[in-house]
Amino acid sequence: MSPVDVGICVPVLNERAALGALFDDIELRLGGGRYTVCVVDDGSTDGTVEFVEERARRDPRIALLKRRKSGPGCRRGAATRAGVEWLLAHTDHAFFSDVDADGAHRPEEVAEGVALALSAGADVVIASKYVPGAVVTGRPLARRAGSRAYNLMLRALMEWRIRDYSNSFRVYRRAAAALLLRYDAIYDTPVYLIEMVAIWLSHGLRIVERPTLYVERQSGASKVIATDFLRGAAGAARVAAAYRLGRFRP
Ligand SMILES: Nc1nc2c(ncn2[C@@H]2O[C@H](COP(=O)(O)OP(=O)(O)OP(=O)(O)O)[C@@H](O)[C@H]2O)c(=O)[nH]1
Ligand SMILES: [Mg+2]
Repeated sequence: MSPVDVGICVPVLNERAALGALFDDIELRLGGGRYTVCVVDDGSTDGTVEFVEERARRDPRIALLKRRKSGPGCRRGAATRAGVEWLLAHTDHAFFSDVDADGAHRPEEVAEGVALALSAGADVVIASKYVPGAVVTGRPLARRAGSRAYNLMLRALMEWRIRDYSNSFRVYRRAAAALLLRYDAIYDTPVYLIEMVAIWLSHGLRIVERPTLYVERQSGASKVIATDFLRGAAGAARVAAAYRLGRFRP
């Protein structure tokens, strides 16, 4: 596999317990190539900021973007967009990826995604929970069922061939990252992940999916609260309608 050249955006909120292992794993799996990790924090209070600052002092491949989150619940959409903006402005990486801090996304799949993008000529590679060969471990049944239903709804409303709209774990080319910034975000919540796909689809980008091994978090607490799920469904329907109406077209 050729060495990677990737900017990795890691949104974090109180992930001190998991971050050390993630940084070590990124170094182990991607250290043979070029990478920058942009950690985007929205006001952690568990020592995450101090921990990342200390790692960043020792490792120039790690950067910390400190922000304040705009409201309750999961605001990882805004964090991801800010990380992409920072990576575009401060690095020249050919590929971008979004990796959660909680251990759900394995860094070796970043390298595998880049390799697939290159061999398949794809612009976007989705680490998919819903293609043959994918494995999801440790996720409560209700979460799995909810995610399945959410993605079925999105497939019906947007494009049937895309199977996983909601996993943030993707690898995409620099041009696909730059495209995101041409549109104001409608949502700063996880619904922004759907907006990303809507933008890419609207511009005819080549999107492929590969099976992921999704490992539910082993430490720390989920940042997703009940209202995120309720608002998520309505938000996704709104983004799908905007997609159909051509809001994201060139
Ligand atoms: N900067 C920032 N990061 C966030 C915010 N909410 C969640 N995150 C991070 O986004 C990533 C995904 O959040 P999770 O709580 O794991 O949400 P999830 O993976 O959709 O759901 P779970 O299945 O419960 O893990 C983690 O790295 C979080 O720390 C936020 O408001 N701001
Ligand atoms: Mg998670």
